[in-house]
Amino acid sequence: MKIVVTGGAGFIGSNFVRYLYRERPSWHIAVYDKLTYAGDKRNLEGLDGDRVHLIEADICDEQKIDRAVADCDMVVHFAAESHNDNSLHSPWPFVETNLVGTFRILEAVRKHNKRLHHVSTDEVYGDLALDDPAKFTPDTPYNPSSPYSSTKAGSDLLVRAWVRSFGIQATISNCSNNYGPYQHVEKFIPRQITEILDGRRPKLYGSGENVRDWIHTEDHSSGVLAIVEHGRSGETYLIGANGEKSNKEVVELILELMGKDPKDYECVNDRPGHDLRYAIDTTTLHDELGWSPIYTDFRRGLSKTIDWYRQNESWWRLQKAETEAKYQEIGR
Ligand code: NAD
Ligand code: TDX
Repeated sequence: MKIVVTGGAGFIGSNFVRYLYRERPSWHIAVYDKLTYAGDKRNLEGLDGDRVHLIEADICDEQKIDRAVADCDMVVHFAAESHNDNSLHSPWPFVETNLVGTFRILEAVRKHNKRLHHVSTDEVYGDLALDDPAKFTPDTPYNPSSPYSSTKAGSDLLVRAWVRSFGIQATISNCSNNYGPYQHVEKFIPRQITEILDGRRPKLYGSGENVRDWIHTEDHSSGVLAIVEHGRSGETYLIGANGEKSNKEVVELILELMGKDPKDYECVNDRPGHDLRYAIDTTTLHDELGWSPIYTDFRRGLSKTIDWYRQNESWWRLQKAETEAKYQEIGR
């Protein structure tokens, strides 16, 4: 099996590559990645070059993506612009990569008749009220809020149209918020851990009541692999780990686990259009493919993640100053 993993040098993509490397020792993995500010070659360090090789290229580059797809059995597509805050002040890269880039991949898999798995987010469904008993299911209508989530929603719809109109073999997964090693420090959990390590207070947007449904990235990887191997073409699968927590709860837990006063955080300006709550119903993935998460203890998963950031300061130190300078500009 020769598999192309787009975005394989980013947070979730590189964790997936490491997972595959371990779980499917006979597979050859081509990481196709533009190495934007969010991609890092170091995320693939230690992997044998005979089994994993990097193609440094843009998914919007028609010829390069065509060549990579022609030369594999299957594509798993993680590459995206992924940060909501960035999408609010600079939406174009989101339109380009998430929509045009996905279009290029679809055309290449159509031409070469290759299997595609498209990785997406629960944010395509919009948000839920805090007291809504419902969770997102594959039938929830799309209702995205931000330039990020709307371009991801558009990319999902392109995939569905290519399945129906052209008969390509493709699956889609929509996953909830991931945490774990190698996540860029612009994102919520690593930002707070590294703020504390740098002797500053964590920053909660608004009052911190917004709820996210946390899943360890390793569980996301096992869910994607289950779909890649056993999913039905044309289907959408939701991946989540019943990990609903308010941002305030998460910040308080990080502070506690790092030996600080759980109330020692500050509230900063809220994100415009901030989605209130996400929650995932994973019945299909569980019943149809027998998948379930392993990291069911959030406290333990978070504690391991804190250890990783403590032990890998050289990995995040370079991103940190630039990231905080950007946040300072927007007052968050
Ligand atoms: P990330 O920003 O950490 O990584 C994105 C990767 O894509 C980087 O390596 C980057 O260099 C690469 N990339 C960006 N534009 C590219 C282009 N034009 N051509 C080639 N490569 C390009 O993102 P992530 O958090 O790892 O998310 C990966 C995927 O998972 C995305 O599709 C995202 O929408 C989805 N997702 C993320 C989460 C989450 O919590 N982070 C949850 C659900 C779904
Ligand atoms: O400093 C912060 N303080 C804060 O309160 C940051 C960076 C975020 N937040 C809040 C905003 C959100 O309610 O924390 C929550 C999580 O924020 P992000 O890490 O930016 O994630 P989110 O916007 O929820 O989107 C993430 O999950 C879905 C990923 O970035 C997306 O790629 C994925 O699709």
